[in-house]
Amino acid sequence: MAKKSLSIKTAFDMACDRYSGLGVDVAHALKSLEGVSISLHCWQGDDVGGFESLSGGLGGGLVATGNYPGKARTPDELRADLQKACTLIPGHHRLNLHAFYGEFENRKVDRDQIEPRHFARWMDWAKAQGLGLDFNPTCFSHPNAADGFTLAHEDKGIREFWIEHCRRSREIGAAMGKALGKTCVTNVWIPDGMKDTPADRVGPRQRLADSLDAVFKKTLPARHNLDAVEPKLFGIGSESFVVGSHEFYLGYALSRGKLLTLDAGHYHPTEGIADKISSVLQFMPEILLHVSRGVRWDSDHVVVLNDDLHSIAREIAANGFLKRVHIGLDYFDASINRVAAWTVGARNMLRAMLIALLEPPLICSAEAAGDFTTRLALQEEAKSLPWGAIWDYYCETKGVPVGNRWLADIQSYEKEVLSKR
Ligand code: RNT
Ligand code: ZN
Repeated sequence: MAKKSLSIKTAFDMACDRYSGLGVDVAHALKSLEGVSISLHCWQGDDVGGFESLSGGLGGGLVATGNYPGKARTPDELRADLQKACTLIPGHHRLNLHAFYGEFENRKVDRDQIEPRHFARWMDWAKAQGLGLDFNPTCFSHPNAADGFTLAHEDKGIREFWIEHCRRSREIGAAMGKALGKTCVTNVWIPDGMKDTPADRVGPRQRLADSLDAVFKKTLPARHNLDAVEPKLFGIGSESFVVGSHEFYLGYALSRGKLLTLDAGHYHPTEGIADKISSVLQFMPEILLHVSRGVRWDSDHVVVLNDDLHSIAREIAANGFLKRVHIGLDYFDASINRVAAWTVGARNMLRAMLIALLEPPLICSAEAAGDFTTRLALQEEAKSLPWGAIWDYYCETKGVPVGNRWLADIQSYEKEVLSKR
């Protein structure tokens, strides 16, 4: 006769005993986890395509590889897919929209003409779903970005086009924040850079600083919209020079009171962002994270539960930065089921946060006492603590599938919905 498996609650109770023996308050950790809100990036759902009639393919050095069937072709399809993902991810989260996902009713509405009304259905839907919204100007996949320059372009007319786009994007972000009663973070990332060694690194950076100042000239209520700027080390087609480099945007964000965005894929391949969190938060109140996974380059693979993710979550949890760090996902894998890609990445981010929130306080006290042997020993022992039982219980109490059961939901959604596209 097959042995009856332990119930989720029994396993949870046993895990709680184990944790309380180490001074960990599991109930408190779960309460904190409930407050963790992840911004799901809409662009995983359609391989960064957007819904403009004028869009002529992905640009700006962004590459989505794979041709898995069933990608969202319309805003309604994208919303349906996101809604499915949300039934599989415990907690209350957000949606991160790019400007070219507006609903333009088959009309050509160029980027310098977008308005909040083009996002009215997204706002209504988000409200009905209880989701917050975040926003991004889309400074790529457009004829005015075809030569790889936008806000730093040497042509004044092109710069002004993108300035107007970014200004309007902030207004849309503020409209979203106001409509939902949840602050929107509007993140500016631009692709500007050069494939080969530039002769002039100064001119483009001066132009970018000036353009950004024009974009941010109007003060918007911080309770509706927060501005973030996203640096990068290199990109495809901008291998030798990125105008908006790390030092550029660190200086810009600090001097202008903006949030800095740390994208896990935007550094040297072995450089992580975890250590940067406590550094930049010494000098600015809040930051935005783009949690991603580079494989050999800024390849934007689906986020997995690896050491990088553990360290990011640990730095947020251990230092009480949950209110100061906005967490967003940023990857796009077109070779697997896209709803699964969201689900895997978001559940992993939450699992990493849970593990971090369950860290035994003895680790910090050992360090404070100068006992680095105990610190190391406990850090390693903590890796095999039964957090899985706590996670399963959390999923069950939040009404989402436990363990890999969510995969069956995705498979039937693929059969019934995605495969018919
Ligand atoms: C690009 C940046 C940026 C984009 C999205 C689509 O390197 O990471 O955040 O991925 O805006
Ligand atoms: Zn990013």
